[in-house]
Amino acid sequence: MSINSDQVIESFESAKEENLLDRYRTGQIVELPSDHEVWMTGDIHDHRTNFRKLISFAKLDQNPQRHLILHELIHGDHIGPDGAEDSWKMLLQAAELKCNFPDQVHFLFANHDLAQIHGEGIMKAGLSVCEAFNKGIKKDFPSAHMSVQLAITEFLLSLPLAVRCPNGLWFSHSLPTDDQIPNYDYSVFGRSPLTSQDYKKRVGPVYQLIWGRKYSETGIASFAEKVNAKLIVTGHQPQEMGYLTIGDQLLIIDSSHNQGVYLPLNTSTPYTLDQLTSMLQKFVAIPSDESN
Ligand SMILES: [Mn+2]
Repeated sequence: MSINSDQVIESFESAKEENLLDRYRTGQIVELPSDHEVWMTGDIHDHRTNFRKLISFAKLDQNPQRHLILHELIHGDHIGPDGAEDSWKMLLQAAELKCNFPDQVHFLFANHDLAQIHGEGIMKAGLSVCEAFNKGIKKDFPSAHMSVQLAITEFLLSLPLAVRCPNGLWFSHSLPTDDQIPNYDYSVFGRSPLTSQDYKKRVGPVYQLIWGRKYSETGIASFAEKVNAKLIVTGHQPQEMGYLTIGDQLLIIDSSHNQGVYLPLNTSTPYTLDQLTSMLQKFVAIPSDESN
């Protein structure tokens, strides 16, 4: 059965518009309102069961005060014998969700998104995940793969970099590494549109934000102070147990496997990092009848 490319392109284009027009967005930051609820997630990487459970359990239609933060949905394990991977489908579902709940669904730009835009190699088990992704699109849209790819690229470029809550919670895909912190270009968060310099490998502030892996308590504290955050929640680094804390300001969470977690919280309650950790929810704990 062939998939209607016009419809797919239209969904990505509409979702792009919704990202850019997000009523809570200023520059590259989504500022959530007081006393709302937000569910922060980690990388999902096409983990279909967790994604399905999350969407169905969140019941966004019945909970208009509830926000969902999504990032790094693409590049998963569903790779066919022909080397084609179809995580564009999860990205499309997320884009449609943004169109249906524009005030409640918010994205964070992630390094796999940037790699896909640049079409350059992140390797997994000897395969380029970006090539596998493009192969999947080519397979599903034989005559329209270029336009679908373009719509996806533009959608990805419209994703904001961070979400901030009135209680000082800051969410981004990752953080710059320690050695990048002293000279980090914080003006990127107020810039719109971003420039190709912002995305530039190693030196661009977007690249540094979403690729960083090595941070110390001092680096985290310095970044937090600059962006006016009390606590930071990121994804990016795989966590076998679902999460990891560094010092008393950073929580890293992972939503991409069976022990994966998500974090429901209030946007105004003042939390400590220990409190956040105790509030983590495992996807396995979501009843399976919620995933239908
Ligand atoms: Mn990542």
